[in-house]
Amino acid sequence: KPKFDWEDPFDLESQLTEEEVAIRDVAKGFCQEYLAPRVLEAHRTENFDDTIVPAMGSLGLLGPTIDGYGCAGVSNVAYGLIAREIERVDSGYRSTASVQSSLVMHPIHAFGTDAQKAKYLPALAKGELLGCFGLTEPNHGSDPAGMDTTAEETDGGFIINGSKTWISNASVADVHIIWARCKWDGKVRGFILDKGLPGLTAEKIANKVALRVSTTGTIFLDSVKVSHEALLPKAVGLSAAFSCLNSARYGISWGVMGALEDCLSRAQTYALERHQFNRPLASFQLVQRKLVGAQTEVALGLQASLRVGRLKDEGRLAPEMVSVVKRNNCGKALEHARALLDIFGGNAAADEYAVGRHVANLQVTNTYEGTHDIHTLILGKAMTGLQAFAS
Ligand code: TGC
Ligand code: FAD
Repeated sequence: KPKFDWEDPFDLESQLTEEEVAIRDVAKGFCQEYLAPRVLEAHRTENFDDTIVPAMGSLGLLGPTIDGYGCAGVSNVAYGLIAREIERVDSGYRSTASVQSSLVMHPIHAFGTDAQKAKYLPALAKGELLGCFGLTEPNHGSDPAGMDTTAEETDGGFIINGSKTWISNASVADVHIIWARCKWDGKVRGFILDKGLPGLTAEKIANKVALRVSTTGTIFLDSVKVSHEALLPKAVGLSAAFSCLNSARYGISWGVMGALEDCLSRAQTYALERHQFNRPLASFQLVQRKLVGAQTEVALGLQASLRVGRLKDEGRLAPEMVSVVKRNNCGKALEHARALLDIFGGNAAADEYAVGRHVANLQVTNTYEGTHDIHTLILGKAMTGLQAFAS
């Protein structure tokens, strides 16, 4: 009789290639040996650890789907498995990595010149350079089309004015992918801005209640002058920015399942060890219901992300498929991590138990890269042909 493994109910393992298992194991080893021992202190102090990105780079975990430029050239499923292992430790570490891979390396690779690729990609892959992606603005989050940041042509280049906020990695980034509306034709384009340009400043947003191990900031662009070489020539229109989001959102759909798996494993252990009324908590039906609810969503969510990853690898991905898994997996992870937190009783308030930290983080993952409700409307439009974002 086939055996049931509660930690892998649908035998995901057997659906992976040898290469995917190997890179997953490398990622898992790194996350458990390097990140896990650091996470509690990093969360308490909100200090960004600048050794982490080079360490990820040395293992081939950055920009892993890119061929060449020192990147690993593995499948999108492998990329998802990496995100899952990192986020099993903390969503903030995954955020740092996914911005680097999907929102900085991907646009340079997809929309850049050969010179831009040669200049930036090898150093980004090694983690010698860290990047950020500036789309959101103080007055335009869910609706980036309304952005106020502008670019105008000038002798020998462009002048960029505006601001971006809630930008992961911003205050420590060497490379800034900035999206601006171009005054000469009204189109949004992407630019690569190096750290240290006159007029470019970034400030850390301190005292966050979540994602405290990653750093987030506001970028100010005060008449920043750049040469023509800063323009990503093939990134024309908002669709270019959104295509980067497809890749990052897909990775998040795997990542949040890793966070929920960590909550589940901790809750199962705690429920077996903790006794009340002379019985383990795990023997109570209401507690079992919480464990099983989370386990079922992990099993379904991972299968869905695996399918979307395979379709992406086959070149058959539609953005709406990503909305299904980003929306569902983030929403379910938040809902079920929150339910599992109850099992810890008063200890839920102690940060050593980790589940409260995951719950706080999962609120953010449910918000960035398109909120749960925005993905509902994207899918509602696909079903009805009617768009409900605006009149
Ligand atoms: P809309 O008219 O729908 O589209 C404009 C153009 O873009 C195309 N498009 C896409 N292309 C590729 N992939 C997608 N997912 C696309 N979605 C839309 C579309 O076909 C059209 O192309 P064209 O050629 O016809 O011009 O645009 P809209 O302005 O009505 O947008 C609607 C909406 C709400 C879906 C969009 O604004 C949206 O997705 N809003 C959410 C904003 C968001 O996700 N921001 C994320 C910021 S980055 C971030 O959060 C990083 S956190 C990272 C971390 O730390 O991990
Ligand atoms: P708003 O757009 O003001 O939305 C507020 C609420 O209104 C939400 O519930 C939303 O669903 C709802 N709402 C908005 N419009 C509609 C509508 N039409 N119909 C129904 N409901 C609606 N951005 C980047 O560009 N780069 C980054 O690296 C980045 N990193 C981030 C890191 C962190 C820690 C956080 C918190 C955010 C980050 N973001 C980043 C920003 C993130 O993408 C935005 O916060 C997100 O897109 C939502 O925008 P907003 O915060 O302006 O909320």
